[in-house]
Amino acid sequence: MADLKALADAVIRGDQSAAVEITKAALEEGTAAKSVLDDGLIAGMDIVGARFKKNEVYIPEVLIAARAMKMAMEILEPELVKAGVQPVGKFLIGTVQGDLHDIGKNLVAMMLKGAGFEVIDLGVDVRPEKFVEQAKSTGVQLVGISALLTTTMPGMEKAIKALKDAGVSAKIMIGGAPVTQGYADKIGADGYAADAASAVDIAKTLVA
Ligand code: B1M
Repeated sequence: MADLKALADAVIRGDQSAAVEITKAALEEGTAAKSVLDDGLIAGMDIVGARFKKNEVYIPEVLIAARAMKMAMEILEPELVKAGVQPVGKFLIGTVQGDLHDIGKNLVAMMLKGAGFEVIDLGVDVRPEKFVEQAKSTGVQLVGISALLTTTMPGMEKAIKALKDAGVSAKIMIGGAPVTQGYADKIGADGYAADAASAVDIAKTLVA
């Protein structure tokens, strides 16, 4: 019987080789891919996210855990596809036009993947038109925009306007150090998160 608690623990510790080995063993034993994902990998990342929120662990631990999860996901993904398992939601993310900061955005993307979202990452310095074009062609339910500079924050408003003008129905979430809930409300975003763990919580409520 596969030990999915040990798999969750391997993710929490950021132990890549244990995460990969337990994932392989669980699949060889015939454990359902969805169960390996939900009860092993996502269960582990959920705990990492909760600890991060409480400042019990910091960015390096989250990155190491996310890397272990990523390695195990490479083994698991083909099995999930075969089993027809759908992601929790599709999330398009990028850093706003003119802004090259991507460490926080990458962390948000990793935590979303850890929570079972399919993430399409457009990188940095993303023009409003690119958000629109990609939101339309991928049919995502959520668009996330990150900004780290007060000077690039107005670009978020432009991107939101462009998405709405183009009739994109995806919910829009924003974040980044200078961003606040008040600013999100002002520019018509559907959600705001102060950190990567909260971003996952908000994304789940927006797709629910
Ligand atoms: Co820049 N930089 N930087 N920088 N940089 C800041 C942001 C700054 C506060 C430094 C300072 O002056 N004290 C300042 C901004 C001031 C302001 O506007 N208020 C600043 C500046 C001025 C600049 C330049 C203009 C400097 C210059 O060239 N004169 C320049 C701008 C370049 C550009 O973007 N066009 C610049 C350049 C750079 C580097 C390229 C050198 C580098 C970026 C490397 C990279 O990202 N690949 C850099 C860095 C590293 C920083 C600091 C030191 C760290 C930012 C970071 O990664 N934090 C930063 C000062 C600081 O914060 N101490 C600074 C860690 C990261 C995990 O946190 O990104 O906040 P953060 O993400 C969090 C949350 O905000 C949230 O979740 C994350 C995880 O919990 N979050 C979201 C983020 N995005 C989200 C999206 C969501 C939800 C939550 O939904 C979609």
